[in-house]
Amino acid sequence: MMFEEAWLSYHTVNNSSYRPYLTRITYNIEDDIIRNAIEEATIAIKKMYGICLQSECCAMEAVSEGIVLFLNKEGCEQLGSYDISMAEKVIRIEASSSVGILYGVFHLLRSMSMEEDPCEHVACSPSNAYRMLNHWDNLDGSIERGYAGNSFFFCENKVLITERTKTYARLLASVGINGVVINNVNVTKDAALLITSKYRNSLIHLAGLLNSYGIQLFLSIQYSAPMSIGQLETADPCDERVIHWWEGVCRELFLTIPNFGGFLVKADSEGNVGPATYGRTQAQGANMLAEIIKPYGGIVIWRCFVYNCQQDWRDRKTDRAKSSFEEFAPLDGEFHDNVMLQIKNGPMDFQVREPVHPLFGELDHTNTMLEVQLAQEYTGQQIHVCYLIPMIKDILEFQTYGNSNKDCVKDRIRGIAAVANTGDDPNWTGHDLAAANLYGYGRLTFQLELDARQIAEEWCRMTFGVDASLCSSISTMLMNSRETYEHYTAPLGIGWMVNPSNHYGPNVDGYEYDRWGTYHRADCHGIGVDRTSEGTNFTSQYKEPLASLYDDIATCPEELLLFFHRLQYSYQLRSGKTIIQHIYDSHFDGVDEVQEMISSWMALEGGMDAIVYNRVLKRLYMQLESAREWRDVINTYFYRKSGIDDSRGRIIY
Ligand code: GCV
Repeated sequence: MMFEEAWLSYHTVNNSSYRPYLTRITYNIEDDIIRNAIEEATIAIKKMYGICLQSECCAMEAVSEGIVLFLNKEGCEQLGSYDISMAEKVIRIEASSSVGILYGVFHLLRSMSMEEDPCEHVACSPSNAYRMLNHWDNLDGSIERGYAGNSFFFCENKVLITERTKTYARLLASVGINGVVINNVNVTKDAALLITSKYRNSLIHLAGLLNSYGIQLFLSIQYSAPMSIGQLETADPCDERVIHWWEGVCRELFLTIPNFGGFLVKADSEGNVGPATYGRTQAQGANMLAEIIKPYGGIVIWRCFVYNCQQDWRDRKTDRAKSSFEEFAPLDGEFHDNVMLQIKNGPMDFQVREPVHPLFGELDHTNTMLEVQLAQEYTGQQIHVCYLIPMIKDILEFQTYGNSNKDCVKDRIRGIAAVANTGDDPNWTGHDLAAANLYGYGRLTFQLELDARQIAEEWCRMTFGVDASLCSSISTMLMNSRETYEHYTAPLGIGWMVNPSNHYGPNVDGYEYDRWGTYHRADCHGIGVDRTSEGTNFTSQYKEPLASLYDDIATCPEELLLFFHRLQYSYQLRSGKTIIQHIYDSHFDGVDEVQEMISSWMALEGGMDAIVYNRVLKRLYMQLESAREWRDVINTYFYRKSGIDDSRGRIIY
């Protein structure tokens, strides 16, 4: 076992409580998705119980035993709800959509694999309509911010459809993900042509495969495509020729690719052309496309990651954190109803600790989606363990104090998108433990009430088998991992301090005198960016009481202190420690914690496949080396800046 099927590997099951039901599978309606559901059950049950189940289509009244898949055509729920009930000799999975049946089957298989006892009745409805993955895959096969090998969608400007594509679709469906954008939001070179006939047949084929697992295909588009491939001299959304050009492209796309979902757009950001290039608003830019694809049921997912990436570091007034709010808040209510604004979880860029983006509390009349990043660009690049589900859960539960009764982020969004952490590495995610992020993302997005630890344990049981102490150790490692990473990297919410461009490893001033707007402003007295009403006034983008809470040092959550406040090294935290002592202590602690993680892992030797054990161990040692580097660079930097000794006299260089 090398984890090619990740959590769908299935282990021999000893608990026999499901056995009496494993006589046959019957179903009332057959289609591609139901056929896949049956195939899934058949393969998994053979692996877990050694039983070869026969399946047949028959009238439901006649069935008195086995697993029954009942597609209730009277119902209207299409997002994937399902109901599982147990009677004397029957397990009945009922849904009003085929994908609901598929999800119900995966639920049942999960329960078998975890050796749970059957429960009489389960009803499950997805918490979000859009549960998406965004791949940043390029057509040459590279992946922007990819840490698990190359793309399995593209190679040398061709679309790949292989056994792996099918396994990928199975993995996604098993956790309820229902939409994928297969190409990078930075659409360059041949990727611009994905919307043309050149790639049509491949995409028809790919969409067919994905659809048979309830997954809709989306594409990232280049806003300047009317120029780059349409030979127009403009991409102005108000220009009739541009509109006409997009109409033709969209007609072809939606009429030929089955169940095609629509577009993801990165406009006016990091060098990409957008409506602002022509003096148009983001709403005008998005609505032009939305209007065209509405008749086909398509949606436009429009990213809010818009900021000036040509900032002068000497300019202390401009604050990158404020930019997307300033751009989008005034447009609330102007976007068409088939536009979704996709907002990154924080106002900067996927740091290990950031406040929740203030736009979530602001947009009352606009469809929004949350964007998170499973690819660990700033969280250890799948060399370090960093389980992100507790953080995603906190973001979803965050009280925005928005104007409607629905206050938490989770109540104000229509869906979630995650930048994928997959590639063509045999185990999908480079680090075997990073698969917990992919699994957990899907599970949480489908059922927001799930707990992060429960998800970690589930993933462990599905992946490694039901050994309780092994699963408990790994889950504990996962649950502590984000704080550990935070301890030895940039302190108290300040972010970055990474090597420019590849974003791995420490470089405190790497971005300090650069154009990207990501500064810590450390000098010999202190550190931090004053984003309060006395400073850049970013805090005022939040609703009360949050604005005041962040504005006041006394109430600002300490883990975000340096994000919001500029403070002296001698400032005393609630723990009684000064900021400088906190920096020293947390960095020494972080490295010790990685060492403890290695000991916990080594205690598991023999309890799992040796290849997997060794692969993880190797990465843990790489993490340790990197954590030491972080500790020493950060501690030395601040020791030299501040001239203040470590109260415990440890080695600082
Ligand atoms: C896909 C950050 C990353 C870029 C990424 C960008 C985005 O800047 O470093 O690689 O581009 O975010 O989210 O669009």
